[in-house]
Amino acid sequence: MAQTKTNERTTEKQPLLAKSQPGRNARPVSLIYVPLHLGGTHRGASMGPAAMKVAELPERIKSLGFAVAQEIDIEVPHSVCWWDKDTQSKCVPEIHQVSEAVADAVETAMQAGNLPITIGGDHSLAIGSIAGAASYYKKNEQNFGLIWFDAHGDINTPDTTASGNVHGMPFAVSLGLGDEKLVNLKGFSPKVPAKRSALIGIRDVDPPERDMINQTGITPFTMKEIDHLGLGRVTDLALGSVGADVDGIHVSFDIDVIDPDVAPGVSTASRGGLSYRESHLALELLAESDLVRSIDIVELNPAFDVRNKTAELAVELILSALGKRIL
Ligand SMILES: [Mn+2]
Repeated sequence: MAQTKTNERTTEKQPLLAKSQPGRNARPVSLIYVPLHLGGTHRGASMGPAAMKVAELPERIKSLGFAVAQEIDIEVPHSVCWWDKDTQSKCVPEIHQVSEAVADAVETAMQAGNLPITIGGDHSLAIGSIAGAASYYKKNEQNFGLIWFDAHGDINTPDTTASGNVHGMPFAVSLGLGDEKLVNLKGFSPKVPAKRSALIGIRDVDPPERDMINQTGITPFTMKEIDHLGLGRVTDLALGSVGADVDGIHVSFDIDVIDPDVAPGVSTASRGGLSYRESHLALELLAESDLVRSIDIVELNPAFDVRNKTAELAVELILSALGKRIL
């Protein structure tokens, strides 16, 4: 276990120079808690929303000057399907049920003019949140882009997966590839075109995923590009790659994109990730674009965390994504 000396505690909650300044287009926030663990092998992911509440997520959003319009707890079935090693993708009926509820909550929030933030829970919840956002844009005849932060590709299908874990598949599902029931959520597919999708921070990619990334036409930015160009430039390039004509952007942020030294509380840690400042910078720049309309923050696993510091970081990152600035 990691040491828990007192000097390892996270920074104080309100840095001296921080200001509450929601932008001109600031929307009230809808917090959608999804204690979903059925997409992975680590049950601790189900405690993610609770840890974010302990880290005072709603209070801190309000202290930034944003209204919290609603807080919704999505019900997740108590299932033991993750023990089933025989099916190619595990817990699909249960994840489908959760995805429908998440999609409805996200779409309803966007219709009301709110900004939905989906709090995980494992990354399979993005199947629902992206379906909900996509349905909103479709009904309004608008385009949106998808910017996905992850150490992994999350672009497996039942045909390529080695584990059967659906949290390794949500990007593929959103592009229209994979289990039919999940792909056809909300009655249409794909949810987002590959040309409007970017994947940032990857460093742990399965061989079939490499082919998928190259064949689908999404825009990938590996850790090599980030080291070479800097994350500021990469974020600008990602914004450009999803299109100058989008009406909004969905940000799907897997906390495992951050280096595990900074963010240990995740289910599938991978060395060589984003630094503390890089992770903030990316979200600060996306907030400045004024295009972020919906956010996932996923894969927090308090069972692997140290003094809740990864949850505290996740809360800070949400504030940056909402437009919290140093000056
Ligand atoms: Mn992921």
